Amino acid sequence: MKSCPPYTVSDAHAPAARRTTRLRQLIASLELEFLLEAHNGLSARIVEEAGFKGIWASGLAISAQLGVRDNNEASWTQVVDVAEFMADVTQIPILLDGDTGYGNFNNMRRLVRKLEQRGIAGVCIEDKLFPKTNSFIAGDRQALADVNEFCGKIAAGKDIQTDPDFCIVARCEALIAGWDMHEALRRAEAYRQAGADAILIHSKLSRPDQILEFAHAWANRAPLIIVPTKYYSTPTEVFRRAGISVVIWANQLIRAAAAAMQATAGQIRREESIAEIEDRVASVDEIFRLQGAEELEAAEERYFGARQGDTRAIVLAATRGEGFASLTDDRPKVMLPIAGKPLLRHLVDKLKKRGIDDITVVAGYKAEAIDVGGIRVLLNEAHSTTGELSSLVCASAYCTEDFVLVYGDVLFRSYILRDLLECEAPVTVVIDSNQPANSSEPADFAWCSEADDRSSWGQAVQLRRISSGGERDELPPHGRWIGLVRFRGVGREWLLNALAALRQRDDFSTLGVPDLINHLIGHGQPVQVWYVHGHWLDVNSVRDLERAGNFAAGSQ
Ligand code: SPV
Ligand code: MG
Repeated sequence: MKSCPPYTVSDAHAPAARRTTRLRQLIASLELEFLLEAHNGLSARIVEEAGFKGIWASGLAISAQLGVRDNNEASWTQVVDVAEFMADVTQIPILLDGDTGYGNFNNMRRLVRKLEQRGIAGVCIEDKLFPKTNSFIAGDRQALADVNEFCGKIAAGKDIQTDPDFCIVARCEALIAGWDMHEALRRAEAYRQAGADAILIHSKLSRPDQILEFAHAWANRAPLIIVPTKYYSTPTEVFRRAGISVVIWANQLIRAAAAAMQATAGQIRREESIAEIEDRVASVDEIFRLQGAEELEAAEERYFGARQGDTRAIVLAATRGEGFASLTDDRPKVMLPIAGKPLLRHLVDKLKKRGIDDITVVAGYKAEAIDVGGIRVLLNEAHSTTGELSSLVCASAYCTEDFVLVYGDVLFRSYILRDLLECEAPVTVVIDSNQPANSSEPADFAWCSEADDRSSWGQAVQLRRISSGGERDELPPHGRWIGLVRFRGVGREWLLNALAALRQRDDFSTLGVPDLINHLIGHGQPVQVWYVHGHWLDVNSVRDLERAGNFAAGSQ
């Protein structure tokens, strides 16, 4: 999938040459160049992604997408607003179809000033009278502007522009309005002399004869632009040979959109369902991509990242869960129902209740079955052959300056999270000192600097080591890690450095969070212990499901 350019264009992001300069070069180029129509920000972005060097902001298409006629029913400021949206999301130059300039020379001056301010590279004005009508509707009944008056309008625009490369294209409608070639050439020459940067010669015939005759007589006095909407079957090579500078494909995207929307709307109406059309329309994710959603997420990381009190969560939920037989045939463990809602929903609700709204879940097995709102789901594609740390790497962009890392299969009373959020150490693990040391369950046992002294609140205890998968030590453990750890401030840097170091190991794909925590301790980075006494559980077997149901039912 292609990635989007930055959402808004600033000088810092723009390619070296200004857009005005690039439009001028495109018009002056000895090669035949092309502009494609766009009518809003989305279509402008699509034109740019298709590889076009420039955009035609068509008056017909902009009016059509507003649902009004191409008769200056949309005000000029409304048209300029649309063009600004187009400029905001693209970097290629835009030539605006400025109709007649929306009035006399004075209106033209104001138009040019506003277009320059809004990043539009040039404007095309036509020698008709305001309010105009589209050239293909009763064209021969439309009056043309007085040549002198129109030349004054061109000159006024050229005089007011501050960027020397801003382009003013003069569009000659003489052939449309039923005048002869002589009149068309006379007008075009007057417009050239008034300062027009290029001439657009328009024809409504189905053959290119008029255009070719004009081009021949014109003899390259100034760049020539054409709009072959009606003579569309003419091979492009003919235009190239005739020395045309720019071909404008003036309305194909609005027509494509209209046809696709009509077909889709009709089908949904008939079928009273959207199931059939889902795979035939752009995905919602594709719309997000075209809107530049990714850039906003990255910006949020940058600008919200260090905000006080903005704790985030990363939930590891990539496994199937071995102890559930066919219950997890079609879903991962975290989607098993507990007291009427998925296990993951319980966890997410708990996090949100404590003000943690930014929740990233790393999924793997049957990721598509994760149907819980209010979360960001990332995929560990190699989930079947890798472990927890590989999943954590997938979420490393979301390891911000304050986040909790939690297993997706745990349930806990909400005060545990509340108390953890009060801890200020760079790394704090929650250890349950109630866990029977002789438990037969596989468990992450913890050995600490001190045993839990339940008579003392907020005891400063450091973690010495944590086991993985139930392995034992000579000494009895002080408790069991509940699968919840918080990283703050410099703790994030420690974690990212540890991940980077551990990734060098051949067995990285087998490593879990306890290995990471032990790595920190091994490198002298203190890991604080927050002791709890029960009030949580994890779900590892069918038997646990019932316990979890009872736990959740009594939950708060
Ligand atoms: C437009 O695209 O609005 C044009 C070109 O002015 S045409 O519709 O061919 O007149
Ligand atoms: Mg137009």
